[in-house]
Amino acid sequence: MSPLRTSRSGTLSLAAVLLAASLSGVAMTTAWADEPAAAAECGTLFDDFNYSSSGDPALTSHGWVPRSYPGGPGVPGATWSPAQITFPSSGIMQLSASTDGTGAGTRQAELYTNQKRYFEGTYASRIRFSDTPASGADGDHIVQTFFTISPLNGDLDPTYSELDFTEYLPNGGWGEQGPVNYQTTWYTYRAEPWFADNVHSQQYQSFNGWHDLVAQVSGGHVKYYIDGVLVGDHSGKYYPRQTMTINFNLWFIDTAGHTGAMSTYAEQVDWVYYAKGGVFSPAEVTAKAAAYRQAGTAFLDTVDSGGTCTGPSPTATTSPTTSPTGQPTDCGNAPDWSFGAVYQGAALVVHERSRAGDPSGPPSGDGEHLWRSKWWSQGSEPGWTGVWEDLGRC
Ligand SMILES: [Ca+2]
Repeated sequence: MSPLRTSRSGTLSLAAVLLAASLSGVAMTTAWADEPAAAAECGTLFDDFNYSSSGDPALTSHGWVPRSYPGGPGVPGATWSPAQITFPSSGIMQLSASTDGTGAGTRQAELYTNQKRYFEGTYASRIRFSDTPASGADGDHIVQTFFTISPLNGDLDPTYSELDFTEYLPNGGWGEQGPVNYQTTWYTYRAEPWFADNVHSQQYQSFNGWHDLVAQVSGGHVKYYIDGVLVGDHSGKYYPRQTMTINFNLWFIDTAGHTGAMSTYAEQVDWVYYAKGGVFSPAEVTAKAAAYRQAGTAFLDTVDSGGTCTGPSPTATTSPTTSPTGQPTDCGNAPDWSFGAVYQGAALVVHERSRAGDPSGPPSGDGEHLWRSKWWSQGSEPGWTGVWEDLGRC
């Protein structure tokens, strides 16, 4: 979520329920003998979402929980119901959310894994975002998501881990007009009073339609891709520190954008994929998903029985010590980077990146560099996120 978000009420209860769910989760491992060879080398989850309904026993036996408990995030008083999760066509999972502008008249949807066992590796999903409602007036502050999350063990828990692969706001919210899409990597937070410690990337554009989302979590970096394009590289202290669940949800930030009677929105998911410990490119992930489908493998879970993937480590983001010309960069009159300042694209700043991705912590020793922002940002430290281009040492 955006650091601009000012409320995440109810996440504590969500975390508590997730923990309870994970502790009571039924260990379940299923492997197919004819799985593609490339996937046999490591622990893998693949689900093509071939189910009949949220009440399909196979959905539960495959480790998914359709949310039914109340609470945040979203509109206070809203209902979370398994009935909001449907399979409108073969192999497509659909989350539906609707609102009439009241809490009691708001329904939200979430599907999550009953096991908290996902950590390093490659995550992917093919998701259909919708800019407009399926029915009713447009304009609601709907959030279309795919993420992993751990319980928060008390305020500012330093082991808290959350990776928001996507939080798509077609109609804006959190002070933005939209459409805007966020990737957010969390160190920790406190619910009351609200304090968020995270780093995010964002894209100010429409993502209406189907998109392939991939995230690589390895070697201290979380790299987020959309349709094969790297859109975020988060590292330092924000790198996850514990296992998490995999979640999809669809909810309303508030009802401020609502007009008319009932409006209903949908998010569709074609498949989800996870490879334990390995780094696979977006193209490799797409090929693996296609291979599973061609082989008729609608579901595969070897996460607990498979080994750790063997794959190349991601290339660490390193800062050049000089400009491309080999000469020190002229940092001119560029101002020092400031954590709280808002930067537009092409802004120039001077900053020595921190040692561990904590701007208030010790410096890296790399010296001051000149950085140029690629797009709008706030609180994204140069040297630790994809926002800033390194123009060399001053
Ligand atoms: Ca599918």
